[in-house]
Amino acid sequence: MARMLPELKSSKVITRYKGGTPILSKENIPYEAECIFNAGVTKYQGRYVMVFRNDFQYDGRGAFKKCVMGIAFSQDGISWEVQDKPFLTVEDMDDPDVTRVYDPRLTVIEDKCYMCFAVDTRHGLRGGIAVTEDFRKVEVLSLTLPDNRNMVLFPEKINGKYVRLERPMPVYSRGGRDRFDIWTSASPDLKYWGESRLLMGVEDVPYANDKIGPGAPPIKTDAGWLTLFHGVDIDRTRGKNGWEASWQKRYCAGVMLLDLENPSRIVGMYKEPLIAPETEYEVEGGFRTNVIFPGGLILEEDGTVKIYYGASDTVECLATARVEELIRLCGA
Ligand code: BMA
Repeated sequence: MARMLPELKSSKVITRYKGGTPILSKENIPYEAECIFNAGVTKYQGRYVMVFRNDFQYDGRGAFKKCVMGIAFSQDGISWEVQDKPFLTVEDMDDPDVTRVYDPRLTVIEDKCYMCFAVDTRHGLRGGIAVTEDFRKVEVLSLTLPDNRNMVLFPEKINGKYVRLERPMPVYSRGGRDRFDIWTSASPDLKYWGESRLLMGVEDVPYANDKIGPGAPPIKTDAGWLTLFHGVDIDRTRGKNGWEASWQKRYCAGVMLLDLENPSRIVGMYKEPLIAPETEYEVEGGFRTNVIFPGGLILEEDGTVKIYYGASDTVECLATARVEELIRLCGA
């Protein structure tokens, strides 16, 4: 039985945009849309780019029949111009085994924009890496073996190799339940991955008793690679929280700092959540309440960071902080 955790609070160093008002939701989408969340966000060629998840056509039993990834651009990272067609759909994958694509994370490396994303198939959950330069043509470079669907890329090669954080899902060997950890792997070409090492176990995160996973792709600071992850706790006494008959998990955003030369070494980690579900959009009314799912972290020239996160699997929100405060939280 998982140990039950107390009420959790967000760190004082973060400020929610307009008290937690979403920056993107279904009202902003010019095609069929219901839940807009878990976006990847980056700055590319002088503007902000967001690829977001859109789940629609609820089946009344805890799942959506359809899911596509939409795309939006912005000059300030706050107001978005949503393009009139989705960016990537199941049909674009050209593989009859694929049933769903979702949870995008964007990283710019050497002038190209890469996207990690989750790929459900009839034979397991896979993680895709795709590349684009114009947000029209997308090339899928690699897909993991199942089950491993949650990944983010570092924005530059380290010691001559591309590096990713990833979160395989070893159920059989971890007691037959969620007990999932974050790993690092390296690649010469973004296709062939190896040198895999455990980065952080779920047991290392005091506010998680279920699983952890990479969140926002790392940003480079003098103190190390700063990155956000999610930490999940489960409480079997939680009942109906959202649209489903029972939703017993809670997702918080966490922050850690990794060694610049050896990113499979943790320099520091904040032992409490950076963002815990607290506001109306985070704890009430959404599809699955109490979910904070960070997917974008942007460092501005003035030392502010923008943190993009999906709230309650229903809307996309924004919080800001000072980069030095996040580094301080990590104990560095
Ligand atoms: C995870 C993923 C996320 C989602 C979260 C909470 O397993 O499916 O996309 O936000 O669950 O429902």
